[in-house]
Amino acid sequence: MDNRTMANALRILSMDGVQKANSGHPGAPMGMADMAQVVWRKAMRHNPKNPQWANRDRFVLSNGHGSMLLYSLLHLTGYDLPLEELKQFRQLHSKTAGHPEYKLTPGIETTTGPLGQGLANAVGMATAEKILASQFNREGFPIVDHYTYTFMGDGCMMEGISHEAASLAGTWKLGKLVAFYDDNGISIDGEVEQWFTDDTAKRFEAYGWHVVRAIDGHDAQAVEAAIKQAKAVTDKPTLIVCKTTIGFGSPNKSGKEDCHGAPLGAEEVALSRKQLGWQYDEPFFVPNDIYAAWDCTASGADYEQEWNGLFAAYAKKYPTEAAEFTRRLAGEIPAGWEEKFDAFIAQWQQEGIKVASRKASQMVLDQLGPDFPELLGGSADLAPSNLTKWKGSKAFTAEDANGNYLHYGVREFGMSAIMNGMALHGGFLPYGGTFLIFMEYARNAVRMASLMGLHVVYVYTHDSIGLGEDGPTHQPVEQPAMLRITPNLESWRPADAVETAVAWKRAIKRTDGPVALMLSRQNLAPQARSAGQVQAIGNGGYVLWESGKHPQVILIGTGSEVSLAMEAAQRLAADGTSVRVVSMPCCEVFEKQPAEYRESVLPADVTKRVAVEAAIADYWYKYVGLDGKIVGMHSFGESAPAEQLYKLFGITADAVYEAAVSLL
Ligand SMILES: Cc1ncc(C[n+]2csc(CCOP(=O)(O)OP(=O)(O)O)c2C)c(N)n1
Ligand SMILES: [Mg+2]
Repeated sequence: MDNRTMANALRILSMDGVQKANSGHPGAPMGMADMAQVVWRKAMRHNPKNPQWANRDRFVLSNGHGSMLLYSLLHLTGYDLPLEELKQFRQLHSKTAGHPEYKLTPGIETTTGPLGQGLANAVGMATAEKILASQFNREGFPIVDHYTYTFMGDGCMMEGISHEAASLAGTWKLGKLVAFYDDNGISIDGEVEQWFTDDTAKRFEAYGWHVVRAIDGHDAQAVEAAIKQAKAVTDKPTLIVCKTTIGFGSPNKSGKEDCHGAPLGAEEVALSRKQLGWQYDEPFFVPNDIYAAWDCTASGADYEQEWNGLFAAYAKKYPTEAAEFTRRLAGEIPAGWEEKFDAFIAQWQQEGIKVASRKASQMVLDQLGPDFPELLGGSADLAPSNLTKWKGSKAFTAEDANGNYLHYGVREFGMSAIMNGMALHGGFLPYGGTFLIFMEYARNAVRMASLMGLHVVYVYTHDSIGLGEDGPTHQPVEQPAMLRITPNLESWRPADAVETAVAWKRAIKRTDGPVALMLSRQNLAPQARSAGQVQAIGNGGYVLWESGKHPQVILIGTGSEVSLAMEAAQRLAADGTSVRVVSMPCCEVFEKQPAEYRESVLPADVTKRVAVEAAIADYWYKYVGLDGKIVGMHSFGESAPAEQLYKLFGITADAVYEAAVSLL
């Protein structure tokens, strides 16, 4: 079967899918079909019958609007994606969502759509491959040895994150990363020469990439030769620049922005069939001989079987490593760890250490680190401030991949999207630090981690005006609320070292989504707790202290402000008021508790409530009600020593006390 006919099957399914849905993007799939045919049939080692096979090559469609191309590829090569699903493109509960979604469709390696992030995910996957190989491969046993392929368009190239990710990929010499640039000169507004005139080849060469220039993206042989060249260069990632025509095959719309994001229309679909030399008028019809030529299940089974043989021999020779590899890929927690860590927490409670929660986090890492070789840390150039390095941290470099710490440089968005790629690859638990305020730069990657349910941990330090002198540009105000309202994200703002340890415990144990730790720059006084209260921290919110069983007023605090609530509570108690202090390190986890538990902490009939947090006040109305009071921020901060700022903004024990008194 000739290459063009094979690629045309992708074009037909893609344009028919978009036409039937009356929605979607036919241009990119039709333009990239020739490239995709070569990559998926000739270059990639994948097993359609086992999309989870550990050593499969990874593929990321960074220009996710071309989703119909990916669905057509999965369907034709033999993944569990029947034709019926292609006919249900973009419909409710189908497996063919508007943009590719991780976990929804077998064979989709990551959710893409926000342009540029797919490239960063691919960089993360290739990085994970390189590190995992350095940890587990032994002489004659390359059990981790695969490529990562990605397609990207003009949009991905224009996005700033492509700079962050490509820059790191070059520095880290990711020789098994092969990126294809769909250089079609078109984006939504028209011909990109009006807003995108970079010399992309030169740009990537400057990053230290190997660039294969100006390939005809419709010439399968040229694409195949370019992939050979890419694989021959082992110390640089490769960019293959493919000149293509958007909507290739459509006589009236190819080469124009019209076919970027709208169905071709019934008439043009028919004309495209003719132009492509496709003899079958029936929509979605692919003849058996073309199906047979596309089928990758036999080759896929062979690839996996070969690897299974290799792994079995490895397991015989290196049983400990093989068991550890299996554990790591399954994301299982080391046996006996939890008991050990609980004892550590109990000891901290007894000792009552007074440190900043960022420092406590580092001390926790010192404790956890030796038991968790999967921890892959890093920071966006703030290691000494985020305290993300622990005693066993060793830098990953291009020359020595056997490290567990990544210096991401000042690239918060790149870091976060790369962490997603590493989590998606498997074998690692990535954590990365920056100042809480600069998670804003990374925001959409955090959202994508939440959407995909990825196990990654954010170490966000300098969590309030409490950071002081750096001023309002550095003082987060609205960020805690924003993190809390992000679906499937858990954000913790611990009040002292013990709560920090519990937050980390949850961050380690949670597997279905990310955890953000909001940590203080300044020291936090230890709080007294019974063993039962230490246990209750894990519920996200709990009664920290009370003067009597039936509170007249409840004070709710988080992080550094819990001590203010405690001080105010002592004074209220001295006045004879029955008062309760609730520490609420993680609202999202508290929300997940049974109703009886939540009622036991915040009884509905106690409506006199005060919340205190050095962050935007509004979030707390859901806990204090419209009749409650909130001691918090209503503006940006200021540059001054922290104590002065707390006074200036009225976030004090006095203010909490007075707010409570005003309710009584
Ligand atoms: C971050 C982000 N911004 C904007 C969009 C909306 N968008 C989708 S495709 C596209 C243009 C992409 O151009 P290109 O990658 O060249 O795709 P082509 O038209 O060649 O298929 C835009 C702006 C998006 N998906 N993600
Ligand atoms: Mg384009």
